Amino acid sequence: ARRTFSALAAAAVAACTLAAPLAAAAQDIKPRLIRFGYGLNEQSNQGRAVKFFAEQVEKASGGKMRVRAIGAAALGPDTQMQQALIGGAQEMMVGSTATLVGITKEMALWDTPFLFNTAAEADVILDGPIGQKVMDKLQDKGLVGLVYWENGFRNLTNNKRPVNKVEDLDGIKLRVMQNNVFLDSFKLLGANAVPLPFSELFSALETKAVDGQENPYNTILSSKFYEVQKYLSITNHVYSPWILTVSKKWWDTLSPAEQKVLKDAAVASRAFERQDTRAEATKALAELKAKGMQINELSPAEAARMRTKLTRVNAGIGVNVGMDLWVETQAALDKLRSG
Ligand code: TF8
Repeated sequence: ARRTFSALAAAAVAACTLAAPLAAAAQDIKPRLIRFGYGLNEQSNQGRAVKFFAEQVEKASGGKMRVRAIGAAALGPDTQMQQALIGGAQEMMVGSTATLVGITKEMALWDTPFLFNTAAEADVILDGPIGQKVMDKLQDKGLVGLVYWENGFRNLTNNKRPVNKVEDLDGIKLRVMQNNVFLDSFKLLGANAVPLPFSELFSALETKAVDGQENPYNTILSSKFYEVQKYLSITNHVYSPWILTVSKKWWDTLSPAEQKVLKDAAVASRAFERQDTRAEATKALAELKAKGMQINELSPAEAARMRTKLTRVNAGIGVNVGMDLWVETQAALDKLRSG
């Protein structure tokens, strides 16, 4: 009987020590409104994942922390939202790492053409120490990075002609992200590359201010680029991540419990987003074909030529992001590929 009693007592003590931090955490969570901006529309993989994140935050905070998701660049393009986060006028966003390069030069690592061969490689590097190191660089600039999501492998679309070889890009006016690696890469390939924010892209294609663009299948589909683009050439020239960022000014006002709610929801959203994006990507090509796009693949020889040309930008990227980071990344990839 005595033993039962002490076992019960021990259980009670354990229950109390478990309950205590929970109770403390509940008190440490205050009503918060999170303005969360993003560039694609609600029916995109980005929109679905923001919605998932919002639901997780509300659930984990007992409805105290509320996420107001604002898509379709209604709060401005990536670069404008980044400044709003830094200034503390907006709490969160998700956007391309490529548009962050002006703030944190190390982000250009992810712009390296053909850096990752597979999405699995991207997951290991982005979620591991190298991805964390690059993300941590945002802190001095007034941003807190939480997780990387998948935008995906990028492919070319245009209205002039199928791109079967590098020379087919000659003179094509191609919209690129506001990022020097992309600008230099496509100039190197002979295109007339013009940087434009994503929010201006559809109308630029529609009015023929530009002939083409490059983005993952998911985005070509969700942003209805098939309505204004005839040719899709499969190049998979680079894997683009998205990154969830928080205003550091605001983050520093949060309790540890509130920060944990956001961190946990971010990690959960990452798994959701990648799975959803990959499922959509496997069906997207057939859908784009059904919508009337003419799809072509480069021959292995022409793909190799394009790859060789493009990787000429690598030396410059190494210098820009720092040779230590560059060498560490190449070594980690070599290890992954030999394992
Ligand atoms: C691009 C990117 C876009 C992102 C998005 C708006 O082409 O691929 O997906 O910037 O967050 O601009």
